[in-house]
Amino acid sequence: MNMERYSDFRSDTVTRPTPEMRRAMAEAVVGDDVLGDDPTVQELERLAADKLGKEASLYMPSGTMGNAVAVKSWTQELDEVIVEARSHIYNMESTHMTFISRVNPRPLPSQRGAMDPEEVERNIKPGSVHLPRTSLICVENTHNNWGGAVVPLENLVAIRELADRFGIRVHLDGARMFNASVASGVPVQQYADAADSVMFCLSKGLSAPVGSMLVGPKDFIAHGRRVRKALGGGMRQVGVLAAAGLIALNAMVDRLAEDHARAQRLARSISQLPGIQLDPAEVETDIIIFGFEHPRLTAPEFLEALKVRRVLALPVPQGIRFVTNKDIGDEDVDSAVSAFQDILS
Ligand code: TLP
Repeated sequence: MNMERYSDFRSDTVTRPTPEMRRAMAEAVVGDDVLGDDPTVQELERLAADKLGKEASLYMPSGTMGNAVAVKSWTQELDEVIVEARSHIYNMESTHMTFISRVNPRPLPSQRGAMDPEEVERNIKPGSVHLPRTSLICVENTHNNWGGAVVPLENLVAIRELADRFGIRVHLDGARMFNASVASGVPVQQYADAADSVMFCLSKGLSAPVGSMLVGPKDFIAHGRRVRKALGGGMRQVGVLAAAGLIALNAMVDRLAEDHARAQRLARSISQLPGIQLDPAEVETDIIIFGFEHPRLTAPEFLEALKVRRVLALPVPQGIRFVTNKDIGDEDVDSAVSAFQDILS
């Protein structure tokens, strides 16, 4: 399949590196990062920690490994971790909480990703002969499975305050925290202040080919470095990839607003069509999730009809997901809208 000929809305992970990234990758100064001497990785780790106002950070091959190392580092066996019921860390990361950390996830409902602090408090357990000890709360912003919703800062701060009262850690899955910041105007540092550790991805809207950052206190990151190695995530001359990550962080943040505007335009253009259940006001960033119920077509049939018209999207439990990204232009939004009209009316 020649992907150049498709309008690819499957994710914001599908982007190709920019020419500037390719050049930086070719010219990167590298060393052996497992031995601690790759200057490009060190520069990226310093930059990520500084941007979030935390002590240290660690370059990760994926967001999943970043989240897995965070959970492993903050918890012990016999512990429980509070998660949001639709969260990525709970639903879409191949069970690393139980497989790697051997902790019990406690999923709680939410309002578009924002858990009720009182309900969180009611679910905190001190640990006893019968009960697990709650040691970690995981939050997610933006929230993927709530259609890229921006979780309000006040909610995250309230959860952090209550976690502090109970001596519990908070980990933010901020795979798309820069999208949250661009959409809300809240600086990423303020989101990071509401958590002990943060994972964010360079390889989603920021368009790097690979990589995520785990950010937090120095001793947590030092321990995380050992866990990453144990999981096989120690990488050698990985400055060739970190070089693209530096450009992602330095040059690709502001343009996320374009992805949000295109997602908004697409949502408005399709929301009235037969079969589509979507409130465009709920599309806050680059992700559109809509329910699909059509008299003639099932969701898989609709996705197939879109594919024939060279438009790609993904099925999700709530229906269908479209994600805008750097490689989606206005013309791709126009083709998607025509394909929708063509198939549905
Ligand atoms: N999400 C991917 C897929 O897994 C669905 C996507 O296309 O959206 N946290 C959040 C909130 C994520 O959305 C993802 C990836 C991750 C963590 C994991 O990142 P990676 O894919 O780098 O392991």
